[in-house]
Formats: sequence, structure tokens, C-alpha cells
Amino acid sequence: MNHATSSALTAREAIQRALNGEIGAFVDGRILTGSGDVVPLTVAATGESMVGYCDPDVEGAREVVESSVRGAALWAATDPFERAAILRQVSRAIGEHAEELAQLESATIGKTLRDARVEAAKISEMFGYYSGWADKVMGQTIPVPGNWHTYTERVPYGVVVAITPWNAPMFTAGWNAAAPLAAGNAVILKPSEFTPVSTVRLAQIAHGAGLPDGVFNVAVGLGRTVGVTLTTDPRVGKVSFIGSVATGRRVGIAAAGAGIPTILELGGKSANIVFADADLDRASDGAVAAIFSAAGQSCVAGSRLLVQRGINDEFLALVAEKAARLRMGDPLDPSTEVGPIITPAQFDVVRSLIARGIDDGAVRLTASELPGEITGSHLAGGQWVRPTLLDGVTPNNRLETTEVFGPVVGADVFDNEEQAIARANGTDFGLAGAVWTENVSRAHRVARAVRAGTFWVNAYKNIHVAAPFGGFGDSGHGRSSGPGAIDEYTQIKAIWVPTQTAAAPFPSLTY
Ligand code: TXE
Repeated sequence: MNHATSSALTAREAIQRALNGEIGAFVDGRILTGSGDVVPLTVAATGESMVGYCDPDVEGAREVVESSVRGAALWAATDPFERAAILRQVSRAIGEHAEELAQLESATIGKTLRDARVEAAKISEMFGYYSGWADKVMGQTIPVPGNWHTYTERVPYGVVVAITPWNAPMFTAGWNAAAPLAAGNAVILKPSEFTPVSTVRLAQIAHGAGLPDGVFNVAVGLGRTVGVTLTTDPRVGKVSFIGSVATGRRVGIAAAGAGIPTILELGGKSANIVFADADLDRASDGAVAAIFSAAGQSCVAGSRLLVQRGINDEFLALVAEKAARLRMGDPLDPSTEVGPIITPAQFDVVRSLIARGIDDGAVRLTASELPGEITGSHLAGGQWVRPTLLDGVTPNNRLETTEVFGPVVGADVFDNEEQAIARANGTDFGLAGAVWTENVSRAHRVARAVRAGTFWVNAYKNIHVAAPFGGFGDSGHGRSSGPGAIDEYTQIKAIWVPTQTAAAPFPSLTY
């Protein structure tokens, strides 16, 4: 058996072990295979075709909604303390299956095993965190004039649809399911058509741990069939979407047309700002991790590196040297640090954007040819891009504002704080960013001035489900993590009770 065959086999075997080889919607605890168009899946690390599955089409998506409507009614009527206990069990079960989930994600989408292991552990943490909120969804007592006892209750929306992208399917599934479930909703997860497997397995594990039928369903399939149906079905109460700006806008408009509110978590072009007084060793480690972890396929990737004049050459040399040392290789090898580009289409996008950046005047400071570990092995046909540092990405370079979503960072110099802030705010995005400086006052000034939903000081990429996360501007709106997510996934009801028996039959103030 040659290596090329074995990678596809590994993926197929992982799907066989996890799902009995069946990729389909997960509804009421069962897998329903579709009968629509075939969606082929490839092995990112080798380029081989792996398996295909059938799109469930509009009819299949409607069936999922039907089940979720039943699940939502049941779950909302379940005692919150019991909901909390079940979510704790889900957290525990995911923890017990963490290694299996990590291996499955790595084998099927090409995410490095080391990243997939971290993500699997974090999903267990997400359910653990939100299990703690499930029995603490509280209203308020509101003072109003007159003789009234007026109070609020937080009411779940019913069915929440969560649409997730291909770069972190398992992680975003946990992130977008745990909070709405804790708030008392049923969830329909719609993973990217390219990466459905780990999400189906996750829902299966959650069901096995005690989530009742229909409470956590998965609708695999295409955006134009399943995605459109789920985001416009009037039985759906809320949609959360993670993906590109263009699709996010389309989803927002379509959902609004059906009266469905949305949370949108879209792309970014985040600035990593390095001042001359920074600890350059730490800052260069941070700059490397910011863009090259997950091979840059991360919404918060630090894809713009702004470096103060004076340290520019020294700093970029450090980043280039550290980037060159990153280990590319088989994603299932735990020592691999940079994996392949997950989808064939994205592989083309990344390569063409590098070429465009160079056309516009940028200079490549890292090698373009792939290392021997890739070219001389069974991985030679895979979707590989070498970590790429481009210097001289000035404001008129098309890379300055275009999200690459790959291991590509564009660098440029600045002279002072005002310039750095203006540059950081020079795109329509506003997802994340960081500053590296030893000057604490400056750190706070820059953190306040940069328009972004998440900002780090002398750090990059730390996110946790306990903290709010989301975008400003084109990066979206709404926060699907932190305590505020409970508010996002519930509606407020105000209840008025007269405290005087002779309340006026016709109130003088009407609305
Ligand atoms: O994402 P899409 P794609 C960027 C990245 C990439 C580009 C396109 O640059 O090159 O987006 O990637 C579903 N109604 N990011 O095509 O189209 C779709 O099935 C309802 C950045 O994968 O945004 C999938 O589940 N749903 C981003 C999800 O939307 C629809 C992460 C995302 O698909 C739909 C991913 C429709 N009309 C890609 N059309 C980030 N920054 O996090 C598609 N979908």
C-alpha cells in the first residue's frame, strides 16, 4: 500500500469508526442520508478524494426543522436545573471522547492534531461553562409608577440555527451550540458542506450523554439548499452565522426578510502593532502564532504586521526565521505545526492573493518552495502553502484590506502611535488586533483607539468562551460567547401584575 492511499484510507476509516461510514443529517438521534447532489470531500494533506455524501436538499432541511420544533418545546419545558445537569453530562462526555474527536477532525479536514486536541478540550469546556448558566437565566423586577408588580423573564427563541465555516468546524459547533442550549433553545447546526463529519459526531455524543431527541440536530449540506432553507424558515427563531462577509450579508438579508434576527461573525484583517520598545523575542513569537497557527485559516489571524521604524528590519528577520522553522507535515503527526489549506478552492484563493500582493509591490521575505518533508513524501499533491511573510504591504496594496485566510502576513512600517492606529483602523473590518509595547499607558491608549471586538496587549489569539467575542463593522455584530450570549439567545418578556384590586379597566396611557 502506498502512502497516498493510506491517507484517504485513514480518513475513511475514521468516518467508519465514528459514524458507521454514513455522512448525513443528525435528526432525533439518527443519521438521515440525503438524496440530492453529491458533495465530494477531499483529503487536504494529499489532494486525494476521500468520500462523498448526498445533499439532503430543501426537503431534508425542512425535516430537520420539524424535529427541532418538537425538541425546542420539550427543552424549554425541561426544568432548568435538569438542563444544567444534562449539559454537564455533555461536557463530561465530550471530554471522554476528546482524543477521538481530535483524531477525527485531523483525519478528515487536515487540521493539525495538536490544534484539534486543544479544540476538543475547549469544546468540553464550553459546555461546562454554559451548563453553569442554564439554571441562572434570570429576569428583573422593574420599578414602574403606580400599583404594579412588573418583572421580566428571559424566553428562549425556540429553534436556533447555527451556520459554521470549514476552518474550525468542531470548535465553532461547540461555540455556537452550548450557549443557545443553555438558554433553553433547540439548536440546528449547519456545518460547512466541506467539513460536516466532526459536527455530526459531536451531536451524536451530546445525544448519547442525555440531550433529548431534536434538541441538538445537525443539517449537513449545501448553502444554496440547506443553508437558505434554514435561514428563511419562519419556524426558526434566531440564526447565528460564522463565515465570509459576502455570505454573512446574504444570510442577514434573507433572515431579516423572514423576520429572523441574526448574529454575524464574519472575517477580519487584524493588525498586530509592534512598537520599538516591545520585547522583540516575545513579540515575534506572537506575530508568528498570530498568523501561522491553523495555517492562517482563522478569523482573528494577525494578517497585518505593523512595525515601528528603527526595529523593522531586525524584527521582520526574526519573524522570517521563526516562520521558516515551523514544521509542516502530516496533520496527524503531533509534532506538525502547520497543516494544509483545508479546501481546494481556498488553496487557489491563497496562492492567487500572494501573487496579487507581490504584483502590487510587496517583497517576499520567506521561501516560497515547500520543504522536502512535503515535496519528497506522500503529501506532495496536497494543498500546501509555505508560511509567507511579505514586506512592503502599503495601504495601496490590495492585500492591505483583503482577507487572505491563509498563512500570509503583510508587513509595513509606521513612525508613531497616531499612524499605527490610523493604519489599524484603515479597513472596514473590526474583529481583532494587538499591540506589543512595554509602555503601559500606550498599551491602553492603543487598545482603546483600535476599532475591534477583541484586542490583546502583548499577546495574541487568546479567546475563551467566558469572554465576549465578535466584530465591529464588516466583521459582524452580536456576541455568541460570554455571559451576554444568554441575552443574545433569549427574548425579554415584561409581565405586569396589578397590586391594587381596583385597577382601572381602561388604562389612560396606551401604546
Ligand atoms: O464561506 P461561506 P466559504 C472566508 C474565506 C473564504 C471565503 C469563502 O476567505 O475564502 O470566506 O469560504 C453556508 N445561506 N471565510 O465559501 O460562503 C455554507 O454552507 C445560508 C472566512 O466556505 O461564508 C457554510 O456553512 N448559508 C471566515 C457557511 O455558510 C449559506 C470563515 C460559510 O460559507 C449560504 C470561513 C446561504 N446563501 C470562510 N451560502 C472567517 N473569517 O471566519 C453558504 N452558506
